Amino acid sequence: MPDDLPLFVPSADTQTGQDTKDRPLNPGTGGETQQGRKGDPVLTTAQGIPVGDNQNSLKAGPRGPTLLEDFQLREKIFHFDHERIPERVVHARGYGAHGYFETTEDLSDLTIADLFQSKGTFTPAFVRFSTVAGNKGSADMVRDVRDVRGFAVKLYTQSGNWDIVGNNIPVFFVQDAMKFPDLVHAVKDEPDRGFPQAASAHDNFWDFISLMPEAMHMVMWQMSDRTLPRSFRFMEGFGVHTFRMINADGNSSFVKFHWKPKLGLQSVLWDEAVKINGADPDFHRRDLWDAIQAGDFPEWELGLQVFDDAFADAFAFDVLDPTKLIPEEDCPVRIVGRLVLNRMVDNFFAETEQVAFCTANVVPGIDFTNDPLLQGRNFSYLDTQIKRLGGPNFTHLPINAPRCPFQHFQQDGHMAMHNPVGRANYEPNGWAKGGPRADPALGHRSHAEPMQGEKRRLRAESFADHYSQARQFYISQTAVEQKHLADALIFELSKVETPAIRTRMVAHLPNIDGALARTVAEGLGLAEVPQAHVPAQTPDTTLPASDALSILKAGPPGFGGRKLGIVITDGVETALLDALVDAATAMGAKAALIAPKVGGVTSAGGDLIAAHHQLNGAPSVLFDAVVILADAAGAKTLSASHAARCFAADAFAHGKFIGITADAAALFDAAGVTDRDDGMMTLTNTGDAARFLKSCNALRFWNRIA
Ligand code: HDE
Repeated sequence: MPDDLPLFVPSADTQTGQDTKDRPLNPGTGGETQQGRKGDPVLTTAQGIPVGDNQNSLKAGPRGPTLLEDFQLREKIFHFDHERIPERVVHARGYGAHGYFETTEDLSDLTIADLFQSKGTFTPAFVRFSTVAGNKGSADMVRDVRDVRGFAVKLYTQSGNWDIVGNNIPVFFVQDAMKFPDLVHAVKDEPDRGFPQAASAHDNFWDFISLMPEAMHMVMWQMSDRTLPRSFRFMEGFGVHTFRMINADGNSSFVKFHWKPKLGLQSVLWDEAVKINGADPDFHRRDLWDAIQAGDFPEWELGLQVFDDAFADAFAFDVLDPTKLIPEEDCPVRIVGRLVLNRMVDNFFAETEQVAFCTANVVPGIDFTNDPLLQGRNFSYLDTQIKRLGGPNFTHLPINAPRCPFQHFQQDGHMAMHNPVGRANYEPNGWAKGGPRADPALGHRSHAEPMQGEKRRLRAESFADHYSQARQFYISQTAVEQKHLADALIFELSKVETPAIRTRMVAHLPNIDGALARTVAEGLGLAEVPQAHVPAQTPDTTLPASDALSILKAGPPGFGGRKLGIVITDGVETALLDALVDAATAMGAKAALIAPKVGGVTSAGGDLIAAHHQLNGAPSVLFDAVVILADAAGAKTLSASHAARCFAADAFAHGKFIGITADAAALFDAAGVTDRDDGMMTLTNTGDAARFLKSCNALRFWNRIA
């Protein structure tokens, strides 16, 4: 609770419900707020009528019926009844923040997009991260979900709003928008039972997926640790589709968008995800909130893969197919700017809930390709927003309004706030002050791509290879990551109750990797690996591994942005504690103190040290590395605590770097952790603090858990 928050004490008359007729009236002052006797603003109805009693409804006698005449009660309840708007049909659970995009490369040779005309251009930005399947009230880290994360960016450029509505995975499940509603129906709760909520581990999802060979590449990403991000700050974002950039000569280049986190990539382990979800369902949003409030502004670089028609024609896959990526080795990612998030919203509903992204929001210089998924998305977003936000005027909401001058003749409709003024509300018009006119020199122009073809429901032959890049992804993973992927498939398919669906799904795996197929078949208890499905096109098994596809190979530069959890007990040595906190701070990490009581502990020198968390509420899964600072008495107290024993055992099991005082070793013995390894360091003096924190740069002691 902030220190300056005065305690509110209800007055006696509002508690007893005495009649208010003797109290003086507080007429409005005509200023910004109507002032009360003590200088506080006076509560009013939405019509501005001062409220004298906000606790008791108007009744006929103290125990009599409530009167219909009570307009204050009716307005209050009516407004409350309408507080909810429909949640997003997908990506319902999200968290947003404001920031800016800084252009670090002049791209005027490639595009006329206003924000890329000169280095050093700053563009306001709003970003919303999300899970896909869970509803608004689900959790950030539901493990079964193996859920993709949304990464939607709105750039308020000087020539209109440009939205890059991406995910943290560079490919998608299906190739055509026609299949999207079925995919979403299949992944969400089953309609007859209403569960599982926010989980992909169930029959309907795997029934659909196993009938959809084109999903196999995305399934590899989905089953990898990419779907267990440590936080939004440690994950990549991708525009997925191939877009176009158009320059002043009208020439087009193909482009794919990448967001690369400055802190590097990091994921949590399966077991951590399960426990984090119980310990803190808001784990990701709290992380973003804490980082921004502390001034540790998260940052991503914008990278472009730019290529021409010749590259597209020579590339082994169709660049219009959203189930394929272009390996960075084949087309390097060129860094052209950085995105910084530096301000939380003032109001969650007004901004994060009401923000409306749309793939069709592109500015002059940016254009679409014929990716059939993108074409469907361009229709869907505006359509759904008209329903979700109650009408066509959602661009009047400050979060959705352009920040550059805008003028048009759209008018009326629900909640219209920017109607045209004057006589002219159409174009062309002959009036002297006739309002805005279209300008061919400035306007958005589509790439003049020649079009021809028969009108038919067709899919290109060039979309037919469904397994080669799935295999390439799998072989690009480290052994640890491959194991996690196989474990995830076994976990998910073990939740599938219909054996035929399990078998049908496993029958895709031999087309990807024989060893993976055998591991999963064995993990599910199948007698043998099922006969592989006949692929539409024979997979290319010569595609080389790509390091950029692995999280561990693209590891972070250090411990910066992470969190050290330090357990303290009475008698703690402040010199060592301070050295640890200083060393963590110097690396750009945060240290949190955990104690048996949140009020804190008394140090060896007799000082009271307040804790951030009570032990029971702060399991070690919430931290990236941990330290236990306890003397013999403290270690005894901790050893008697179930929460402390779990803290120690989990930290060890999750491969965390662990610092301990010599006496704290007793806690690990009590927790049944009798092994000692190089990931566990005994801290004896203040000099050990920096040494310990340096070892944490590796994030996990993989040898312990590999
Ligand atoms: Fe979306 N998607 N999507 N999607 N999507 C929505 O728009 C849709 C797809 C993505 O934080 C909806 O306003 C169709 C791919 C994000 O507000 C809806 C298809 C990618 C967000 C919709 C796709 C995405 C959405 C739901 C296939 C990654 C959250 C509410 C043709 C590149 C944006 C809304 C936010 C939201 C439709 C496929 C990303 C229904 C029809 C591929 C990050 O319009």
